[in-house]
Amino acid sequence: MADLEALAQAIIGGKAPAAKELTEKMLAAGVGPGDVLNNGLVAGMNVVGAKFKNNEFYVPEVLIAARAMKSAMEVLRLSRDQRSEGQGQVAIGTVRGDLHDIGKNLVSMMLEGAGFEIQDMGVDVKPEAFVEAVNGGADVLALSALLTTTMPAMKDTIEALKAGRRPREDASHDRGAPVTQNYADEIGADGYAPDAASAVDTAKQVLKIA
Ligand code: B1M
Repeated sequence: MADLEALAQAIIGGKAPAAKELTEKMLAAGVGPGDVLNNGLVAGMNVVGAKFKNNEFYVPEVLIAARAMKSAMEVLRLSRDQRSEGQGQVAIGTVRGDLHDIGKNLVSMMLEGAGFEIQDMGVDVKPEAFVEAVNGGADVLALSALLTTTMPAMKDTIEALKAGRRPREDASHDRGAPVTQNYADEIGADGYAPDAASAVDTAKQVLKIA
């Protein structure tokens, strides 16, 4: 579809107003939010990632693309009208030292849409802050890490949880682009999700409400 391709191009070019307008237009025309997300926004961001890796894009271009993605995601978030309620409380954040938040925000949106109450803790969240969130009543701790160098902060968070309070069996749940099921098992996480859609299933599984 031409509009999806145009949306991907708007993300690649960092054109926030165009990304927002195209998202609104497609939703109004009945294109599914999942299609807009995966085949427009994420498709564009994947190209940005490849260009960043190949030194065709540098941090400023990536930041401008991220801003365009965020403005379109806000439209998607506002468009959701079929929420169910009362699935439990999720504290979500990007771990200490890591500033990547686009994937985390997507996961957050999907969980919110599935009826979870979200406590978004932002980025660069220290283990102690996550422990506080669990002590404050979070049923699920959702950790995101995009850098191999920040993955150990997931382990530190789980260890801090174990030291600070005996966690519920299903209190934590990890993911981030370099994170694997093996890594999640290794650090003692209760769940793992490779993407935003399966994060909802994983959260339900760890809470045994699936
Ligand atoms: Co960064 N960066 N970055 N970056 N950046 C990556 C991650 C990288 C792979 C790029 C590359 O080299 N190809 C690389 C990491 C390499 C590695 O560690 N192996 C990298 C690097 C090196 C860096 C810096 C160190 C660069 C530098 O300064 N020299 C620096 C680190 C800063 C820091 O965090 N301390 C840095 C900075 C940045 C920007 C600030 C410029 C920007 C972030 C802006 C922002 O987030 N607000 C940025 C971006 C945008 C990227 C890429 C291009 C795109 C990430 C993204 O948003 N993808 C990325 C390359 C890539 O991924 N192709 C890259 C779109 C998003 C929808 O996907 O985040 O994967 P993703 O999220 C998915 C899944 O991973 C999963 O679901 C999401 C949706 O399906 N998921 C979860 C994520 N969290 C989850 C949590 C869950 C469940 C699923 O449950 C809790």
